[in-house]
Amino acid sequence: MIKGVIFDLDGVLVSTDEMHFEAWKMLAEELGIDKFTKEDNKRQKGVSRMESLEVVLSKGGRIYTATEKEEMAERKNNFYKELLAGLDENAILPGAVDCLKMLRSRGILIGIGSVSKNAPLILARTGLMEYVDKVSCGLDITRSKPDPEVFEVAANKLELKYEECLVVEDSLAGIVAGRAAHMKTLGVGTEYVQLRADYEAPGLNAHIDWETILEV
Ligand code: B16
Ligand code: MG
Repeated sequence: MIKGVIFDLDGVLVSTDEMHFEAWKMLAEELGIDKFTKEDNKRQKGVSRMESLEVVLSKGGRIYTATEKEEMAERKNNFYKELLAGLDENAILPGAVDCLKMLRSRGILIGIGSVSKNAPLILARTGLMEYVDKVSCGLDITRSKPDPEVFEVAANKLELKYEECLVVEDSLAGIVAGRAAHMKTLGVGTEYVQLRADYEAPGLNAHIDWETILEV
């Protein structure tokens, strides 16, 4: 039986995945890399800031030092935070709040499993924190998805067994991480079919058979 649902943040509850793309694009342009596309951005979903930077740099031809890379990652984060400054409840994806309310009314605990170090800020600015019991984010972990750590930390904070949790994800790295944590998975978002999760839906506003999912 499922007692807790652990939601990824970017691309599942909020549309900040678009802002990540914009910010990386700004950095790429500064570096003279014009081949960074939406297709490349798919490989950045759910992975850490430094791993995401490597995706951008792989589209250019230059080698950089570790210090230069740290500076670039910080620069991208500053662009991203500028975009986050305008963030409010309008960034919440359709169906997310109704879904959180419905789960809570059934006594299901709500966790966040996001590798973003900006997750607490995003939850506060959108007002989503009101519906969340525990947050596991980039500040709590040393390994990003597809490693299961972020979801294991969330389950531990919720004081649930891993098998009692369902992971909701929009990225392949996240679905692999959820499986590795021995949790059931629900894949959502534009690429949901390719994720090959246990359950799937285009979004949280689509029909989801929660009766079946929660009883398993
Ligand atoms: P930050 P999630 C992930 O969040 C994003 O999907 C990924 O694109 C980003 O690189 C990562 O957070 C780190 O974010 O730079 O804000 O620490 O999908 O796990 O909620
Ligand atoms: Mg995501």
